[in-house]
Amino acid sequence: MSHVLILGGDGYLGWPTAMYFSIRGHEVTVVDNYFRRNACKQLDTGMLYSIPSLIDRSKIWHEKTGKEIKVIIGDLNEPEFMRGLFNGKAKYNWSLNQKFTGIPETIVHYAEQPSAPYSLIDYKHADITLVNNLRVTNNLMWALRDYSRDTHVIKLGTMGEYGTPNIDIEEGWIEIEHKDRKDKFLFPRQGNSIYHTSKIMDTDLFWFGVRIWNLKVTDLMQGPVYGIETGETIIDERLNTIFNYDEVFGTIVNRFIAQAVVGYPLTVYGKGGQTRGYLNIKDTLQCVHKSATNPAKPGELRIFNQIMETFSVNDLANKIFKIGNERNHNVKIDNIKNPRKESESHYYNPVYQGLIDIGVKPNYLTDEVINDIFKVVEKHSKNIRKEVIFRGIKW
Ligand code: USQ
Repeated sequence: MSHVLILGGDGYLGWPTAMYFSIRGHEVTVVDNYFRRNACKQLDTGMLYSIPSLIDRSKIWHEKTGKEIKVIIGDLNEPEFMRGLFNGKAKYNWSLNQKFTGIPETIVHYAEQPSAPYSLIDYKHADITLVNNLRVTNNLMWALRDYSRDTHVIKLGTMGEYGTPNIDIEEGWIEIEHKDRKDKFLFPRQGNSIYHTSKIMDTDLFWFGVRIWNLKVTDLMQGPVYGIETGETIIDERLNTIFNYDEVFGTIVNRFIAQAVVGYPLTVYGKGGQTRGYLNIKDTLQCVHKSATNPAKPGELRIFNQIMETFSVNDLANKIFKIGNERNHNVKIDNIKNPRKESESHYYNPVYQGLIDIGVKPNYLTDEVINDIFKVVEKHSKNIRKEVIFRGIKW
C-alpha cells in the first residue's frame, strides 16, 4: 500500500481519482483550496447538482466503504503550506488518525486552473491562471527538491500544449536532425490559450527539475474528458464529481448533452472541423493509476498522450444529435461564430500508445456510454439554467 497525495483533490478529476486509489488499498490524502467551487460561484457557472464539501464527501466515503481519505484544506500557492506536506507541519482538516503519515510515494498534481475560456475572460483571469498554475508547480518542484526526490509526480498536462501542427504529434519527444547532427527535444508546443500556455510552462519547469535534481515525473498530455459516473461514484450519489455544463468549466461532450436535454441548440463553433483527442473520465483514472504503479525513473520526464480516440466537433454534435433525438429530446445544431481563435479544419494525427503499453484498456464513446451520460443529466435537468450555458468569452 503506497501513500498517494492528490493536489487539487476536490475537482472534476481529483475527487474520482482519490476514491479510485482509496478503494484499491492505497493510503490517500487530498489537498484543495476550493478554487473550482469558488470560481463557479463567482462566475455564476452551471453546475448540474451541488456537491458536499470535501470533508463531508470523505465522511460519506468512510461510511460507505470503511476506507479513509484524509483531507487538508489550504492554498498550495503558499510555499510553506506546500512544504508542510513534506516536513510534517501540515494539519489534516479531517482524518480518523491525525498523525501525519509522511512522505508520499506518489503525488498527482491537478491543482491548476483548468479552463481555456476562464484564462481569456480578461487580464485578471489570465493573471490568476498564470500565477496559480506556475506558482503551485514551482512550489511543488522545490518541495520535492528539498525533501523528497524519490517521490514520483504525475502531473496533468494537456494535448493543447502541442496545438494542431501539420505533422504527426509524438508522445512528448521528437528527434531532430539538423546540419548532420541529431538530438531529442520536447515536441514543439504552441498553446491556443493562456491556460494552455501555462501548461507548456509547467512542463518546462519540471523538465528543468528532472535534468538538474533527478526528479521522477510523468506528464500526462490529456485531451478533453467526458463523463460523470465512475466505478466509485455509483456507490452513493453524494460521491458524484462536480459536473459543469457551462462554457467556462464544461467540456464539450458534457456540455452538448446538457444542451440537448434542455433544447438549447448544440453550439458548434465555426465550421466544426476542430479535431481533438477525447477520453472517458474512467480512463483518466486508469491512466493515472497505471502511471503510479509503473513510475518514471529518477531523472526521467516521461510523457504520455492521454487520449483514446479523436473526433471533430461535428462528429460529436452528430452523435449527440442522434442519441438525443432517439431519447425524445428536440435537438438542434447551430453553427455559431467561433469565439475562439483556432483552426477549424486541420491535420491531426497524434500518437497515443504509451498508456496502452502499460495496461490501460480504453473505454470508447459508444452509443451506450452517451446514453448513460444522458440518463444522469436528465435526472437533474431541472437544475440546468439555459442562460448560463453560453456567454461568448472571446479570444
Ligand atoms: N467547442 C465547440 N462548441 C462548444 C464548446 C467547445 O465547438 O460549445 C470546441 C472548442 O472550440 C474546441 C473543442 O470544442 O475546439 C474542445 O473544447 P472544450 O471546451 O471541450 O475543451 P478545451 O477548451 O480544449 O479544454 C478542455 C479542458 C482542459 C484540457 C483540454 C484538453 O477544459 O482542461 O486541458 O480540454 S485539449 O483540448 O486537448 O487541450
